[in-house]
Amino acid sequence: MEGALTARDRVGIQDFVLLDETTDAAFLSNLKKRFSRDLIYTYIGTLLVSVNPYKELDIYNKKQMETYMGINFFELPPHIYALADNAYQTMLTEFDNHFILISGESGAGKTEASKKILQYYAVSCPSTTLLNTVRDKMLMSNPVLEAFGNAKTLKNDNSSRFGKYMDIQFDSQGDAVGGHILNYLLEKSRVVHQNHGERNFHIFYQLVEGGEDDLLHQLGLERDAQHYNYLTQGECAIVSSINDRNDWKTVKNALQIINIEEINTNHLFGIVSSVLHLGNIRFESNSKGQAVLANNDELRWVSNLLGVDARSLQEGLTYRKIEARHDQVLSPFTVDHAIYARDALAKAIYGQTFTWLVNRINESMENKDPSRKTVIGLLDIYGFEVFYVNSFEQFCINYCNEKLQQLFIQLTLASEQEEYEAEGIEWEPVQFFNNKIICDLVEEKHRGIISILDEECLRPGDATDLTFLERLEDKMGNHPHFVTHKLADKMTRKTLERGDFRLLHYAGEVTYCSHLCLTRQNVLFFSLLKLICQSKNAIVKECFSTMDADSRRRPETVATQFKSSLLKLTEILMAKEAWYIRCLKSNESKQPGQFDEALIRHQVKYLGLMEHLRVRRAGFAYRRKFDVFLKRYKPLCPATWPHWRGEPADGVEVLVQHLGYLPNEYKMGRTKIFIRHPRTLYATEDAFEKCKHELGERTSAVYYQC
Ligand code: AD9
Ligand code: MG
Repeated sequence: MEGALTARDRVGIQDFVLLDETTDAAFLSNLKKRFSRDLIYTYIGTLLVSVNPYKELDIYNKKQMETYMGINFFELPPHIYALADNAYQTMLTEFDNHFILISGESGAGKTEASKKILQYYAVSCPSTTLLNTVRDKMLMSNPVLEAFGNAKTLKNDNSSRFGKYMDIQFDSQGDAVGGHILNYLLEKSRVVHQNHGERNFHIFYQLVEGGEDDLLHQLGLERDAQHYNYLTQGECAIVSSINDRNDWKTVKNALQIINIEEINTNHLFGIVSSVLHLGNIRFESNSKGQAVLANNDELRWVSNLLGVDARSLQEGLTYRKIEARHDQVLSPFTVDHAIYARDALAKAIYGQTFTWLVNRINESMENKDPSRKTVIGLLDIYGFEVFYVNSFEQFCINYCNEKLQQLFIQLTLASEQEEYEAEGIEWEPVQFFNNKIICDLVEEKHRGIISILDEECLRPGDATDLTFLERLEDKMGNHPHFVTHKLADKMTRKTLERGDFRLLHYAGEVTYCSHLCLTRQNVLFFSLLKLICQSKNAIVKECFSTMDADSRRRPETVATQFKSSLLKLTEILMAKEAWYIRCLKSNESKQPGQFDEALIRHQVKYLGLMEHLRVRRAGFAYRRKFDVFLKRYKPLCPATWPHWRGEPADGVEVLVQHLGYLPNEYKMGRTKIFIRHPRTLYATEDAFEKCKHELGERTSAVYYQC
């Protein structure tokens, strides 16, 4: 009988902290109950859990946005807008920097979440005509970066193949006045190779499908993705959920909004096309086993579009130039080497162009006003991935997820417990798996996998996947999170190939192909690099001019660059207040309404949600320094208003006694008061607002002076 059911029975509980019991079963049952009613958001305190509905819900309109503006967090049903608004309000009142970490596996809804937050700020922040243009640019950076940096994978039709951290800058009035994007490791290997059922980056298909006839003619392109070697390896150029033709129009329009001039737009599509032509260049082996070009037309198009000399390009693709003292010796490539050089060139051009785009977007969103800004950072980075074959890219992506999990642990579980200890609050420690051991396994200096990969790549002579694997086995020995065929027990050995290594990540086991890890460290052959630096295509020229073509120094490996960028990111984030959105994937088949319990249970487990819940429940929702608490709420008590002459801690005690706090509702630490439930603080906050209102402006003036 529906009528007899309580709201709690019908829609579940909005905040897991209020669950009767903290078992996995109770957690899942609550999540499922809510999901079946299209309630995809639930809190654990201030952390937002989101389950991908795989269908459009009518909860993201302007009216909804207005409903959530300026509310107290727990007043309305959980929503991503509530979190966005709370971060924004806190930033304004405390005038400090924040970030929102959106995590979850591939296809869980991170990118959608980050777009919803951006849209919310675009609508909710105060606006002036001038600022609207910055806002448009921020919003329009998305379709451009997605076109060039997202692709269909087996997990997600619009999978982000790069990591993105975006700062939204606000002035003291709360206006969004600027933005800045940091991008992380684009999966460049996709430009030249896609697994079955996957596509290259969207932009290629958008151009071929949507590009105007004239444009395709100028670029020497056929209106047929099947014509291009780089577009057909996954055998799924057409995807039902994607409309390349419409997306093309959106991207063209977005490029204008982010101030890319027409001439540069032409250069940009020239580069995209040159990559397609490069992919169609074929090589044959002559009688001496040397690579020779099998088709000339495509080479001419590449030379045309990139503005480089055709003969030099041909030479660069088929010979290696060895400079010995004053002489130059040309050493011919085999067909395999030539293909390698061709692919390396395609990846380098595309990768550099992507960075160029990010830089241009940053220029267009830059705010030059020197007055102090506060920021909210949005981190939307590729989710944890396990494929049938996992290569260097998956290794980086999963390492990145380990780092973010480590950050989460440090900022929530560990720091929360440390704070109770430091403040002398009685506390029953909660056990959790600390994945630092896995981060160390990957990144430790001289001993970690990345260091060993570096050494192997840079070692004179030919490192092979086997030497790499042997070195790993030597260094890792019997590390509990590292397994190879040799180190495995009998049962595990059956599932491991000889050239592979397996890492036991916090989110599950992943087997990596060591061969692919080594080959993906490639660098562009020197002669091709030198040639491309002379390109007449302005974007290519600009991109490569910073590369020191004359330097013979071997650059850092991709793995080391990635590691450094993640360390920098961690520093950026550690200096800010954190908000979390944990996205869960509801099912593998991308179907609306399907709640795959086993899949969700697994994600709940590895995302550490139960531990987070236990820490939250055992702990206190809010804490404030004594002096801050007293300063704000002292008008509520005659004994503390307008001046409290004693120690702040004593003043707080007098104040909360006056407000009628029960002993189990709060605890006094060494420097802070801890409040168990948000509702206690909200009641105090409401009383404060009322008091301000009743006493009028005069009190406010006194209040702010005190
Ligand atoms: V990946 O790590 O980049 O591969 P994400 O970013 O976690 O992944 P994404 O946001 O792209 O996943 O979501 C995948 C798809 O799920 C989207 O294309 C939508 O079709 C669907 N989705 C995600 N969130 C929502 C939502 N709040 N409402 C409706 C959603 N559909
Ligand atoms: Mg994404």
